Amino acid sequence: MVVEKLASRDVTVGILGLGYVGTTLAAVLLKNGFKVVGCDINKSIVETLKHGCCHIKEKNLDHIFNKYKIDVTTDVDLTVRNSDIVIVTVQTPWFSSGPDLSYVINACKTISKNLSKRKLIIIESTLPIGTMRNVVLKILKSSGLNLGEFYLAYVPERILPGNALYEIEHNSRIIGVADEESGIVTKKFYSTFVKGKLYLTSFEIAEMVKLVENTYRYVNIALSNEIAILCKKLGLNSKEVIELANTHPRVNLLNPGPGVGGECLPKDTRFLLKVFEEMGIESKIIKASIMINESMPEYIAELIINSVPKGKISILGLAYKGNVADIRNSPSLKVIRKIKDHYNIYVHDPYIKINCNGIKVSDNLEEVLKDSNAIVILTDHDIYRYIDLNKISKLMKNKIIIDTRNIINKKLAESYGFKVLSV
Ligand code: SAJ
Repeated sequence: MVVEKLASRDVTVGILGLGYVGTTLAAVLLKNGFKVVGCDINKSIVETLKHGCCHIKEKNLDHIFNKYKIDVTTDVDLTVRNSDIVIVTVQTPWFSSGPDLSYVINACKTISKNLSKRKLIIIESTLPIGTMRNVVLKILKSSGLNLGEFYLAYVPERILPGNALYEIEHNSRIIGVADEESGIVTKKFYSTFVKGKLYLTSFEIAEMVKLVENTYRYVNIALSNEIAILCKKLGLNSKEVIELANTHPRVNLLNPGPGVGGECLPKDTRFLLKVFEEMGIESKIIKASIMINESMPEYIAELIINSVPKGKISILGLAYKGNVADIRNSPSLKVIRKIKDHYNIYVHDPYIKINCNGIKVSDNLEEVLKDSNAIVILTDHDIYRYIDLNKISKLMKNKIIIDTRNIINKKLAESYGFKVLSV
């Protein structure tokens, strides 16, 4: 790829892996005038995009794929051969035995088979420290080409589902490289669509930064969860405590909740913990944070069982967090599993349309709430923030709200006769 071609967008970008990151990145690149080839082994994803629709529920995504043409294929070799820039956005799942790098390794092996001079290869998937130099670079060099003949960078994603398109274009980014030329080329590429700052560093620093930033969030949430548990014992409103503590210019406590779901924060924290262990250092704070966050579903289940009489109970929110249609590692699923023998459970989630994990999910809020003993808010969907408390108070048999996300206006709810329990 000649850097000058970037200005005229006369380069083709191949994206390997059309999950949340790859799909939203493809949309932003299309919007910024690039020719994009999206590649995924999942045929239904490819077919959906071929018809101008999108499998990822994210605002404006459907519109972009409807307006701009994306080439999509399941053929990885073809994608690599036809692209000047190849971006790897496949998953790196976590198993009890450790990180699963097979998707990244397979992608790199195919890239190596089809590598030619002046191609730019970018990894955006989250990686354990040392992977770029000891795994990715080694595989790409087996093509017979050396760094400098092709370009290589690690640019970890920082996309917050629910605001992905804005974040890709506005967040600052870390670019990890092992040679100067790759840094120049990669920075020029990202500067064509990223308005945030671009920071050049080494592979290892970039790998470490990604794990540190998500572990920071995970540990922060664990502290908030512990503070919320103490506030409950003291009869203090944890939401007020955290909001007022955050008025300090250097305090940024996150919100307590029913647990930390999603694919990334629990996984990235465990990636970092493994590095500590490999280096023979015990990370007490990460271990304690995992214990705290993993215990939250149990804590919420006990709160429910101790506060709500048997019978019908209404669960609001199955997604792992607000305004997304994603249930990966959702704390809601864990709480429901723990209380299912005690109640007749009705679940509402406007984003999750299917019978999911054996749980019947309704999008009819009145049906879910009618004659119910309690509402348990497990996901901070905006629709629940502004729920019509007066109207729903007339539907309920018992007026109890367990608000695990602290999103309900407690005083207003109490004025309609609700008893509100929060974390
Ligand atoms: N959570 C709390 N309290 C908070 C914030 C979050 O309990 O104050 C919970 C959420 O409910 C959720 C979990 O933590 O269950 C994680 O939510 P999150 O918004 O902190 O982060 P994620 O899981 O959405 O992380 C995403 C990831 N990106 C993608 O999945 C494409 C991650 O790789 C990004 O680094 C991260 O956003 C980000 O914020 O950059």
